[in-house]
Amino acid sequence: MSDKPEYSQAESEVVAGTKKRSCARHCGRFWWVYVILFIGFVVVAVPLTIFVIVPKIAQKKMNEAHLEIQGVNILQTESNAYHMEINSTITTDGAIKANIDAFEGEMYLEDYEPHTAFATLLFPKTNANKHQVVNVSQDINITDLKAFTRFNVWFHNNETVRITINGKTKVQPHGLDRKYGVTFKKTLTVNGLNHFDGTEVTDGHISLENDDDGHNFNGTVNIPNASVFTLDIGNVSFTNFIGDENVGTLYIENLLLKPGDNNLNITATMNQISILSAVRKQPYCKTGILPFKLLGKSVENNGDDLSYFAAALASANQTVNIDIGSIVENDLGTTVKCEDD
Ligand SMILES: *[C@@H]1O[C@H](CO)[C@@H](O)[C@H](O)[C@H]1NC(C)=O
Ligand SMILES: *[C@@H]1O[C@H](CO)[C@@H](O)[C@H](O)[C@H]1NC(C)=O
Ligand SMILES: *[C@@H]1O[C@H](CO)[C@@H](O)[C@H](O)[C@H]1NC(C)=O
Ligand SMILES: *[C@@H]1O[C@H](CO)[C@@H](O)[C@H](O)[C@H]1NC(C)=O
Ligand SMILES: *[C@@H]1O[C@H](CO)[C@@H](O)[C@H](O)[C@H]1NC(C)=O
Ligand SMILES: *[C@@H]1O[C@H](CO)[C@@H](O)[C@H](O)[C@H]1NC(C)=O
Ligand SMILES: *[C@@H]1O[C@H](CO)[C@@H](O)[C@H](O)[C@H]1NC(C)=O
Ligand SMILES: *[C@@H]1O[C@H](CO)[C@@H](O)[C@H](O)[C@H]1NC(C)=O
Ligand SMILES: CC(=O)N[C@H]1CO[C@H](CO)[C@@H](O)[C@@H]1O
Repeated sequence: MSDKPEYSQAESEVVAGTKKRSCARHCGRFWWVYVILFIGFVVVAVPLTIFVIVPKIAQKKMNEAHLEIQGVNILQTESNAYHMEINSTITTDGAIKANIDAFEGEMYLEDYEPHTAFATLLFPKTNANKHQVVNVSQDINITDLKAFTRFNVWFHNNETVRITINGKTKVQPHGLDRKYGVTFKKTLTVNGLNHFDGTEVTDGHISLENDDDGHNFNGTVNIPNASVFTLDIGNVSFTNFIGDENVGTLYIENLLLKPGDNNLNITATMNQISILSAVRKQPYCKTGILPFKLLGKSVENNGDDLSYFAAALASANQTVNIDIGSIVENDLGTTVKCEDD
């Protein structure tokens, strides 16, 4: 019993020795199997990396990249064309060095189906560095007026608008001499004009006689623009309502709407009889403040009608309170009294 382990040990040594020898013999004889297996591994794994894994990573990195827009200018506006500039930045984790081809990106409203492009922009070639400035400056022909008008209407009426930029491009990772097709698709939430909420008219003046242009009212307006868009709108007219009554037309000349506060001169041709009678009625006679509703009537820029801006301004009434009581008191020397007093 006691020598059994020794026996076993000896036996196992013998077995191991046989194994070693047989392995050497086997490996010597079948080395080509290992070569084939290795080649097979290379043949499968390298293409798997090149054709499946790298493109997947490239697309994943593309999806993770963060696009931010600092400013958009829509300038030199004509009936069927405009000049668009975008200042933007793309942020990535910078983990992969790669070149990204220039590409055509379609821009559309994310929340309106079907996703019809209102503009197509050529985005410049970039790399995948951590922080990149991507500025675009381009003349654009309006190919789909309906889509561009809809964009302007939404932009005018909403506090925020979701815009998607979508295009196909190619990525070339450094060290690889091939390019991979990827999709660049980003949805951004941008501030809209929100009906120009907060618009104020101050320094109003009313006169009993029309001036040379046929206007009898002037003042200044402050139009807040919560968006990062600069819009070259041009000469704009608005129909003025008090309640449902049309009481005149208000004009803003050379309107170049910028982000932030826009202080501009306004003129108007007002139906003074209607206004003076409205301001003597309850409840307005108490404060002298009349709520005017402004509805876009026409937009003309250097002789061109801009139907897309006009439609936006005509899509909703903007209520602006004007202190007619003080204006009448200052300019006409009479105080507003309630008509039943
Ligand atoms: C982009 O930045 C430049 C330089 O600051 C500025 O002049 C230009 O107006 C900007 N454009 C837009 C679209 O914000
Ligand atoms: C690009 O836009 C940034 C602002 O976003 C500005 O600082 C830079 O000067 C612009 N570059 C050019 C070439 O317009
Ligand atoms: C816009 O259209 C005009 C002719 O109608 C053409 O000459 C011009 O190259 C076009 N521009 C773009 C950016 O497509
Ligand atoms: C934006 O405005 C349009 C037109 O006024 C409206 O139909 C749409 O529902 C609004 N969309 C969003 C996301 O607010
Ligand atoms: C505004 O109207 C007042 C009163 O009619 C007039 O005296 C003034 O010159 C006008 N101002 C402008 C900028 O037209
Ligand atoms: C604007 O208000 C006027 C007067 O109340 C009304 O007739 C018109 O339909 C309104 N327009 C819009 C787009 O709401
Ligand atoms: C507004 O009118 C005043 C007085 O006529 C003038 O001095 C000023 O330059 C005008 N502002 C603009 C932005 O046109
Ligand atoms: C706006 O109208 C005035 C007066 O009619 C004109 O002199 C000016 O050129 C117009 N501005 C634009 C941008 O069309
Ligand atoms: C009313 C409103 O939202 N005004 C904003 C206009 O834009 C500037 C800067 O872009 C903001 O500071 C204002 O708050």
